[in-house]
Amino acid sequence: MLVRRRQFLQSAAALGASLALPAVAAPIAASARKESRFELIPADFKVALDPASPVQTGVWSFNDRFPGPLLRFRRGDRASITVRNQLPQETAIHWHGLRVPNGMDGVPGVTQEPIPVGGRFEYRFDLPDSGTYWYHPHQASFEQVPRGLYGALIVEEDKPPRVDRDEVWVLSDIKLDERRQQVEDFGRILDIANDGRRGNQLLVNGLVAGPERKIAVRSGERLRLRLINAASARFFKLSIEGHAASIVAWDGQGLELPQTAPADGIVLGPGMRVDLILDCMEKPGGRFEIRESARPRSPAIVLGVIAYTAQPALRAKPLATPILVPPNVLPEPDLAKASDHYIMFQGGMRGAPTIGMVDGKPSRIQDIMARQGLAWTMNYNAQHEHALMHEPLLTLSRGEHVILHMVNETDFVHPMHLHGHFFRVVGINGVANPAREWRDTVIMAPRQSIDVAFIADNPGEWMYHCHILDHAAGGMMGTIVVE
Ligand SMILES: [Cu+2]
Repeated sequence: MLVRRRQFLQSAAALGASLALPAVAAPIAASARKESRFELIPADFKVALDPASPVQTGVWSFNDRFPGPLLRFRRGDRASITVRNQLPQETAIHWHGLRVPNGMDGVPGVTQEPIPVGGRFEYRFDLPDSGTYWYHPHQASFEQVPRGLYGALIVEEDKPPRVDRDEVWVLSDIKLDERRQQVEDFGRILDIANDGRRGNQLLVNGLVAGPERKIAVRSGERLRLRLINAASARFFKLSIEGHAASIVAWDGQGLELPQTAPADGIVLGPGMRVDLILDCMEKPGGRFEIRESARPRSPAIVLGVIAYTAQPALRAKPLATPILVPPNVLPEPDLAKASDHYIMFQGGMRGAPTIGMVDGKPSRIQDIMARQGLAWTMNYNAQHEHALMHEPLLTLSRGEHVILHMVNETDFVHPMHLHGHFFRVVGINGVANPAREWRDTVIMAPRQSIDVAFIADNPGEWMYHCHILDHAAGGMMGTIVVE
């Protein structure tokens, strides 16, 4: 570890000031914590998705805002968020990516009782980690999230990189009928057993995607763009015309070295986030598209544009200050002493027949799909969401160093999310992954195996599930207990 870090420091120094290693975030004394209070009221709401049209679309959202309000904290703050449930259903709110105590994780039937209709619940937790996060219900997620219940949650670094503009884009989609109202076909087995339920209209911060969604910049500015994929099933493959974007964080966790955004696009699966730094050095008046091209044989979709103002350039050369964000202090797993655990994924509409245990009985999953609403197994078990969940997938001892080998035997892609912990992605198809980035959600391509490593240091029963929310509803949801 020491050698690796020293080598890294040398290579970083050789690469110049813009890559200088930011100081690691220091611990914060309890007495220095500031409490930040918010209230979230999930409820029915009508919103104009297209500001140029008079049509109002019914959504479920927070505080009569769509998406929900951006919750902004400083690292080290203590959050107090009171949720008052005005939905026609029970709910519970999950803070995606945050390392919270188990009882604050917002998973009904596992970490708390659901918040009844008309009821309230106060979530209180410390924020040890900076970064780009989001919040959403974990109750009937396959319905409550696509109806519109999601919002961004930003925890600012102690010493953020210097930028002129910090933009948050919550990316999602919505399924509309010809009257521009939501199609209420949540939880169909056809979606559960395939790629999940996708909308037919892409949204950027709750508005229809397109060239009208502008990020106005002045020539010479440095832009930090935080992208959050809040869609239930849709992947985004994002590229920015005419600009070299540097990836500085995945899932809120600062990278040791910036990554150059791939020319064919940055892939962001459901639940995932990426932080980009762009030096906007084009001429005043220029317009550059931000495009989505996840579907290989379909034309790219314009999500929005970077629109340069007419003002003269702010500076002639990009800022020379570092672009990296300070990494969080995360417990470093030691692969040499880590224990190996395996999770095998099977099922889906395509591929070999799957035998799994359903309610204690071996069953052929494809035969019971329509009746049970289950299509997926993890380690040969298919379980319904939360309340009916019986057996944890794994039980780990507190402090255990863990390598989780995830083996995808399905013909489908799955963004796998673990609650309460970050993990390093250490292997892809059995080959070491040199970037070893920290994440809380990782993409498993069809037939791929992914190895992740972490220290199981946060006690409790934690969800581990696919973030294609229809897959989670259809059996691809389990728990990992840290005791
Ligand atoms: Cu999945």
